[in-house]
Amino acid sequence: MNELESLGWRGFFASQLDVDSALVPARVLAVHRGRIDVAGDGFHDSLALTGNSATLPITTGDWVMVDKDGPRVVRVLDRLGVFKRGAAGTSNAIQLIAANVDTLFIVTSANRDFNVARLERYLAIAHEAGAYPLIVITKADTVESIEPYVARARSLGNSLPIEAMDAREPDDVDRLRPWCGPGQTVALLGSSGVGKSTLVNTLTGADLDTRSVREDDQRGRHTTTSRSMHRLPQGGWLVDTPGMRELRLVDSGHALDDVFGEITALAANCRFSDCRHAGEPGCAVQAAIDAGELDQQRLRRFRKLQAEDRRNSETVAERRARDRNLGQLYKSILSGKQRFEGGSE
Ligand SMILES: Nc1nc2c(ncn2[C@@H]2O[C@H](COP(=O)(O)OP(=O)(O)OP(=O)(O)O)[C@@H](O)[C@H]2O)c(=O)[nH]1
Ligand SMILES: [Mg+2]
Repeated sequence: MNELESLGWRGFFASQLDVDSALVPARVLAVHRGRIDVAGDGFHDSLALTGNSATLPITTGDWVMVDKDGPRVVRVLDRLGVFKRGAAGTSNAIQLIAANVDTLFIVTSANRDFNVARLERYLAIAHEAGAYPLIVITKADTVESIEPYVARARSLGNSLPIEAMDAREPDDVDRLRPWCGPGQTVALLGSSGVGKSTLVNTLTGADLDTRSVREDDQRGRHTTTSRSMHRLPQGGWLVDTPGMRELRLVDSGHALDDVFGEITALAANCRFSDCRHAGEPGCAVQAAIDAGELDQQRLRRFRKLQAEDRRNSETVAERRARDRNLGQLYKSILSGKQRFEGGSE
């Protein structure tokens, strides 16, 4: 495997290159305010994002084309996938979390953090980004029995891999290594304090900041504050992320259909194609609930996430439409003004 491949380079990216271009590809390892850290074939650099490059939508894990004479970033290559969320607060902005990720470790711990609804949300984000999800339940050493947690995670899908462990224990964490092979990119997502950086430290031998849970009691304290890629001794890459309190879904309709695949499959048998599973006659979903084959709560959570996604995605679409209309308005004002100034009509 050459150096670019060990950074995660694939044919998909190579197919986007201009044959005669003097630009070289590089992977974005970290994004800072106004600069990015990149690594390419035989180089490692920190590049300022100025001029045109300041407007590029770059996130950790992206592949960019670099003009080494600048040196400066010229363009971002199309992504295999990207994790995104509705940015915190009420704005409609979308925040990119990480791009070109092969596997997502959805990290939760065997305590109050464990929440099936939140896991479903992360699963939707993984599906949307085209990443293979795996649930990691940390702090298994703090409970008498980890089985109830594993069983609840298993209710999310029979084929979903689940690993429970003490994130500080190298022998436990070794079970995650098959997903972290050379050239593979794994991102870790989960609430603050669940042990994401601890896992990265145990896997890479790095020494990232982690914080004891007691010190972390104050709300709003996050130990990790930015996203960054870390190299594993045997090849692959880990993207550590700060815990996110709010993870609003955007444009995840199809991903939700996948995450709640058993409901989607049942719905195909409803009498009405637009059945809302809310008491309509011939509803196969309701029949499965009545027969005890589907949990009513799971349907409720599915509908809640669908509603949320629709709300956020609609606002994004509406905003685009508004921008378009405004653009047209400006154009028509401008052309009217030119006509007026030109005085020819
Ligand atoms: N007992 C036990 N403690 C753990 C385990 N995993 C993490 N911890 C502890 O939990 C605390 C928080 O861990 P971090 O790795 O900082 O959590 P994080 O997910 O990176 O948190 P943010 O960076 O704030 O998002 C640290 O004190 C860790 O030592 C575990 O499996 N068992
Ligand atoms: Mg951390």
